[in-house]
Amino acid sequence: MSQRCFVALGANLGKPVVTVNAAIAALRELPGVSFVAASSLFRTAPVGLKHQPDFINAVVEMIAVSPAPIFLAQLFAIEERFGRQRSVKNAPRTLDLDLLLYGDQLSDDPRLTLPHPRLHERAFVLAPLAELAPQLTIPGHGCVGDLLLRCADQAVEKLVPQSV
Ligand code: PH2
Ligand code: MG
Ligand code: MG
Repeated sequence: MSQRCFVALGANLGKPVVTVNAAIAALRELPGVSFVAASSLFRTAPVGLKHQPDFINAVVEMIAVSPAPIFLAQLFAIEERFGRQRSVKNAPRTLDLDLLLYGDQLSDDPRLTLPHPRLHERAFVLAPLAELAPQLTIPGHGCVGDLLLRCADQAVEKLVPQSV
């Protein structure tokens, strides 16, 4: 059965705007999933480790036929293609792709926790997600639009697309 999924993108090394746009293009090409929509890009203050560059964040909505572990492996492969190095937790990164939601599936497997364990308290995820699905309920936490209102202290700025 197909599942409505949301993937968070984040980057703060190299050319993060270019990277996030290219990663959205890569997600469009993935087999076993169909692309539905991409949010705007947002410039966001780092959460966790403070002394690192601002992030560019976005969220993409997809419909997946592949099981969640296969979809996750596809996301890891894209991260690697963009030169992702894994060092300490929350370290700066060329590209982070997180599976936020896979239909209404719940999982407490540490390799893939669903919904993403911190999504409900992070404006850098909720602001782009609210563009795509403001009424969506995050199991155990409430609706995306309401959750975003509770993160008003976190700095996020929507980027205006450059016209060429
Ligand atoms: N990702 C993190 C930790 N902190 N902060 C922002 N603003 N954006 C991120 O994508 C982000 C973060 C761990 O994945
Ligand atoms: Mg992450
Ligand atoms: Mg990640």
